[in-house]
Order: sequence, then C-alpha cells, then structure tokens
Amino acid sequence: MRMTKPLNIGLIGYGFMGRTHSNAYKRVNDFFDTGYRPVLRAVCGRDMEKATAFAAQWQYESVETDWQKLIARDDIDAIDICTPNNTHAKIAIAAAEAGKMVLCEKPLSMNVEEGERMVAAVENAKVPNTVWYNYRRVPAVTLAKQLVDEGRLGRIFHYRAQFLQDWTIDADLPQGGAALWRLDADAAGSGVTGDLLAHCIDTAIWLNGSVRDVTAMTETFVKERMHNLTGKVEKVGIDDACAFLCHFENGSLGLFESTRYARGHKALYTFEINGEHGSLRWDLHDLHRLEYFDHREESIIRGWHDVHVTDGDMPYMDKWWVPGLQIGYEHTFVHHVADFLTDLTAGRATSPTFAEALQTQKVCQAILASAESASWMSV
Ligand code: SOE
Repeated sequence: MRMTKPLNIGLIGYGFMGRTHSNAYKRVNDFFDTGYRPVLRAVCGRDMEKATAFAAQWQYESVETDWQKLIARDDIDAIDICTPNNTHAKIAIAAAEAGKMVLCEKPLSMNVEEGERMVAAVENAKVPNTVWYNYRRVPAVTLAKQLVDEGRLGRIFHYRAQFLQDWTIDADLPQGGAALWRLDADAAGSGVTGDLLAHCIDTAIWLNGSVRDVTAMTETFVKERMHNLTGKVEKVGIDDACAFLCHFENGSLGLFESTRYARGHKALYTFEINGEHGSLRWDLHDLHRLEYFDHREESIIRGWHDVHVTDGDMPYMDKWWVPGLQIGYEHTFVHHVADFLTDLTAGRATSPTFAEALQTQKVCQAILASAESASWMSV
C-alpha cells in the first residue's frame, strides 16, 4: 500500500444516494490502492435533525444546513451532490467556481441548457468532475465494454435496453418529498426518461457510441397526484413510461423502453447487443453474469456462454473475494470512487465527466421533444 493523501468530502443530500456514496467512501481504501483516502468531513442537508442523525450513522465529522457554507469551507476538497435534480446546476457551478472537485448524481441536470453551464463551469475552473452513472462499473458491464472494444461482436446491428419498475402504480402516492420528488416535474425535470432511461443511454453511448436521432412516445398514466408541498391535488408533469427508437452514429438501431408501471419488476435493467459475429446480454437482477454468443465457434458446441464475472482477471474482481464469490449493487459505487481517486492521482479525467454526461442529457431532451411533437428529432 502506498501513502495516501486525504480527500476531504462534503456530501450534500442524505437520501438513498447519500448512503450509497458514503458507503463507497468508507470502503474504498479497504480494497483499492488509489493514492487518496476520502475523509468524511461534512454532510449537508436542510433538516438539521436528519443531517445530524445521518452524520452520526455514517461518521461524518460535521454537519451543515446551508450548502453555500459547505462550499465556502477551506477544509473541503470535493463536493458530492446527492440532492434532487433541480439543485444540481446551482450547487455544481458554485462548487466549481470555488475551486472544488464536483461529483454529481445522475442525471447531470434538468435540461441541456443547465448541463452546458455546468460543463462550462467545471472546465473553466479545471476541476475534476464526474457523474455517478454507476451501472458502467458493474464488473459484467465493464467486461461487456472490453469485449465490444476488442471487436468480438464485429459490426453492431442492434442495441436493445429496458429499465422496468413498478413502484408508482398506486395513484395515492403523492408527488414531492423524500424519494417522491422523482414524481414532481419541477424537482426531477422528467420521469423515467431522466431517472431510468438516462442510465440505459449512458451505458449505450459508452458501449456503442453516439446516438444520432430518436423517435419516442411517453405516457403519464396517473394524471393528478397530491403534491406534498402544497397539500393540493395537482397535475402530474412527469413521464411514467417512455419508449424510443434511435439510430446510432455507427449505423446500428436502438430500441429502448422504461416504465414504473411494469407490475412485478423492481429494477429490471437489461441490455442486449447484436453484432455480425456475436451478441451480449446483461440483466441487473443477475448482475454478475454476462451472456455471450460467438457465431465463429465450432457449430457443434456453439451456444450462449453464461459468464460468471467473478474471476480475478475480470474487471475489478481481483480486489474482492475469490473466484465464484460475487459482489453487488453497492460495489459499483465503490468502483466509481476507486477510479476517481486513481484518476486523480494520475491526473486523468474520470468517465463519465460532466461533458460526457451532457451527451446523455441531449438524448433525453431529444426524446422528450420527440414525444411532444410525435416526430424524429436529431440529437
Ligand atoms: C428510482 O427510480 C431509482 O432509485 C433511480 O433513481 C436510480 O438511479 C436507479 O439506479 C434505481 O432506481
């Protein structure tokens, strides 16, 4: 183990994502040799009682209730944004202007215009930045990237992805508040497009390159919900479901679907890529497996390989247990922090940067515009 330098973290937001990131900061040096050691300097949230309880549970050294004060502190190196989407831009821009590194939850922003300002801010300030599209760092997904980059699939024809959930079917669920800000268009920007399809699009761009144009349809099944801020029944502005077709720049065709109304599915993120020589298939519910088909194999043994991605020569797995023993969802965040710290030591950017995540934002915006206008939109 080399000597590690401290990296003082100021976390903003203590919800579900605040926990995944805190866990990653705490575990990373137990398993990865990165050159830096995150120090949980402060957590910031509007509710002092909740922030204090979070700080006690995760061992943050101090608590702030005003994110501007957190950013102004000299003992903070990196600001980690885990707040609702409508706050990402103002916090990230202020943090970059104060010379802090910025790690931002997905999606980058509410829209492309905000995202562009965020990219300009981190680039002008030359501060390290990244967006937490965590599924890239599931070892099986990282292995898929390796196989695609090695050219094993040949020319790509099709990219297909789905992200299916069922947690908003109940019409009595309010919009706004705690995790339910995801149902409030003013806080989230969009529904499944920014929340779930953004994950699929980030992975797709990473594996298969840029998206050229899209045609989409969206639906809002529950049109009105009680708003927990006003106490009134208000129109729902988010997309509950979205499906889109696209062309990738490499000539392949994309087919994507996401919904929070697929009864029985909790977080079924799947993708499949079909190329001239072979195909790949992955499923979040079985995340350590990568299915691979190679048509060039001898016909009598040709078939789908069910690769259990746990061997030490597979991405990230040499840092964990022994072959055959798997890891899970939380490890994707540990991997992201590990890469961020390693890249920091090497003076490299950590993908996806704000600029890369802006490409996903552009696709999301084109999807929503296409659904609105019922026409093809270029990205
Ligand atoms: C809720 O829809 C959610 O928690 C998303 O916000 C996450 O990004 C996704 O990974 C799981 O589902």
